[in-house]
Amino acid sequence: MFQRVDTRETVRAVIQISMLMTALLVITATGPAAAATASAEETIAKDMTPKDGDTLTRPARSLRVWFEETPVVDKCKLELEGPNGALDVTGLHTMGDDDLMARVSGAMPDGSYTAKWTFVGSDGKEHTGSWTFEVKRASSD
Ligand SMILES: [Cu+2]
Repeated sequence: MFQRVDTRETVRAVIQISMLMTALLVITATGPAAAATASAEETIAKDMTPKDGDTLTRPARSLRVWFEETPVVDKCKLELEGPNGALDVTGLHTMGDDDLMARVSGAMPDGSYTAKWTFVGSDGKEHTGSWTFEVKRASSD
């Protein structure tokens, strides 16, 4: 009798573990799919300065991104994250070339930087993307 209860408990445990693993598999499968959607959206960004993968020998004092559509500036955003955290990115505007541009201020030590853009066009749909660049002053060689 005890043995049967034990077996039932074991079966229940196995079922719970397999349900958990199924849930994990679903989460794992959803992750890359969601990432693929995000990177597909990134194709609306055509170019940027600093360029993706650039190594700069001095601080970047502005960010600029060109898009395939005209941005609705007050719904858009440019952000920059560096080795010491988020930097001040102010004065977001467009130069009228389906672009977004903003000033970067504050200390910009050597290291790796990730810039993020949030784009909203006339259809109201939000797109996001990011790119990275490096700051490495010549004197630090
Ligand atoms: Cu400008």
